[in-house]
Amino acid sequence: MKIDILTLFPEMFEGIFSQSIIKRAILDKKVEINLHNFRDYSKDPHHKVDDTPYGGGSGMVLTCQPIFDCVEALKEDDSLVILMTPDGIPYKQQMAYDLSKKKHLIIICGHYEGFDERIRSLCDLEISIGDYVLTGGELASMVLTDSIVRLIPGVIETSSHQNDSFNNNLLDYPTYTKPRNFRGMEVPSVLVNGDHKKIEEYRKEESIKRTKERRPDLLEK
Ligand code: 6GU
Repeated sequence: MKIDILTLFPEMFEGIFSQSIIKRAILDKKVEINLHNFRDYSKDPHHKVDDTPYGGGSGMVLTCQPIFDCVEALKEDDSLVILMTPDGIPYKQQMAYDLSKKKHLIIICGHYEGFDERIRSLCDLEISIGDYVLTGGELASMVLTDSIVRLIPGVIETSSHQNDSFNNNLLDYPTYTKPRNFRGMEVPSVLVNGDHKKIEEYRKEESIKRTKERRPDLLEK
């Protein structure tokens, strides 16, 4: 998979993509991630990327030209163009699964007060990562990228995301490791008795119980 990210702040991504699982995935060539500063595509003599809004109002608005030119330079036949915006579709695990099967994603990070409405016409999909406002789409695009890359086959063991929270609309079951007793808190005995059928039943029950308590909205689906 190839992911091209359009941002005015490529340095913000350095830490995220040079550590842990994403770093490994890049080194193993499971994913190629490229950062593009769309300021480089600006035809303005001062490399301007924003301007004042028509009709008045506060703040600056990202202009069409640099983003259109940058996307058009990167686009291939099988590219999916995604716009990160708080008014996009709420992001869910199922979308991460669907996107992890694509060959090429182009992700546009908005910034400042907003972007020219006509930029939406470039995009196949608009995504929000939750009902709160970030200063820009950068963090949101990192969340998106991280959640997608971990699902690419071979990046992590399939068994470790088969039980992820939100699969089948259930939260994850509780897990424990050594020691069996920590400050009086005991590991449930079913987990140390070696009866795998019982363990499976216990985990399923706990998963349902936890979802009922914490996220009853998921069970209604
Ligand atoms: Cl995608 N962008 C911004 N700026 N804020 C957000 C968001 C995206 N998703 C939630 N809040």
